[in-house]
Amino acid sequence: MRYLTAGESHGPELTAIVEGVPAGLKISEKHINADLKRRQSGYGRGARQSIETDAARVTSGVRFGKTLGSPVTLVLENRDWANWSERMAAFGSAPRTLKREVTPRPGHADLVGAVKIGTEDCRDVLERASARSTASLVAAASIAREFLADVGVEVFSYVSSIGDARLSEDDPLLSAPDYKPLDIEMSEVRCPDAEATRAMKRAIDDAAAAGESLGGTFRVVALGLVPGLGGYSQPESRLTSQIGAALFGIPAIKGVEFGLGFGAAELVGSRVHDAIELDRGRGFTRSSNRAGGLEGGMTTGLPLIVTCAMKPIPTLGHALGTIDLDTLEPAEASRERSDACAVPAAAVVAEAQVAFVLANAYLDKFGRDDMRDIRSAIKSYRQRIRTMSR
Ligand code: EPS
Repeated sequence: MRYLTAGESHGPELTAIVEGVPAGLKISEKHINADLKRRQSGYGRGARQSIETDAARVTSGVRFGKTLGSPVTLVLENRDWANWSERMAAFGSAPRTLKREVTPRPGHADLVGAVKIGTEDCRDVLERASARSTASLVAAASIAREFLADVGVEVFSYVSSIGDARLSEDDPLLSAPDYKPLDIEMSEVRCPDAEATRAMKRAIDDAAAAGESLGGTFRVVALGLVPGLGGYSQPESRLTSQIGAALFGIPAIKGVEFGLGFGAAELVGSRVHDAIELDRGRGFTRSSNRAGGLEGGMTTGLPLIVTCAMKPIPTLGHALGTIDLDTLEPAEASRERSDACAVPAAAVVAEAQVAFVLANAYLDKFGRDDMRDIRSAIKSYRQRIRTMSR
């Protein structure tokens, strides 16, 4: 299963095509749009979110609420297009009043992208190198999430820090699987603790007031996975590498840690690895989950726990220095309308990317054509594991 997305931030629409979806999978418009809404919310988002109400229109691959096995197309309208149709027109010539973007923002794709494609208007780059594109990732992944729900896998995320405001957790590898999605979604920063939520909101307010932006960290958790997904034979078959690549594909993600992550580098082996135990007649388990659910690039069957670090968004009210590409003189970087903090939204995008990788790992192991065949292959695999541990 793979997806391809297209669309500019202020173009008419965003499109996602998901290919390789098994037939017979139930799809709900309500679920797709609920995920899109979660991505749009979060304290610290800018004015654009009050213009957009993302909802996907499914234009292929689904009939009477079930997938056909053919590519699924999802279309999301950009309502802001109404304000940009002249500046972003596909044909005709540029309006005489067109203001080109010539003061690239440090940290954004503006400058390097403009150099790469040889344009005199950074807008040619920034329209696609925009977090707006993540709406189509979430739409595409909603198909993967429906698949995972069908096979008993739940994927959620929560924000663990914004700037220096942190959620205090004694042992996140123990507590992460127990957070309740409702507590997370009730928080305006998607953090399951009221006090930490208040501190994070204050940090965002302070940053916004100072013309700053803020990054943070969040965790993605997946429950209900069978052991043995992924592979160890080639670097690209490891789920560690697939999930890492998927998460680094999200704009502004600068760090990804599995389980103990960087912390493991400071500890002796016996404090890093998880002793193996027998859950007789049910399978093999571990006395702890410091590995975060992956060993040798494969799922252990314990919760998958991945932590990501997001840098602050490069669009600043308090702009940094840059070079004007027309005059080649020092200038202040463009001040595009922006979000002071998009960490809660990025966590939803990360869920989407992880869901896509996990769904594919299931399809690799259990077949790709038809949901009934896939379900019975999973059932017999579970049975084999039970037999092994008897
Ligand atoms: C973004 C700039 C802002 C964000 C946008 C990403 O949009 P605009 O320039 O239209 O105000 O709100 O994010 C989204 C629209 C979204 O849906 O996530 C950027 O420059 O990357």
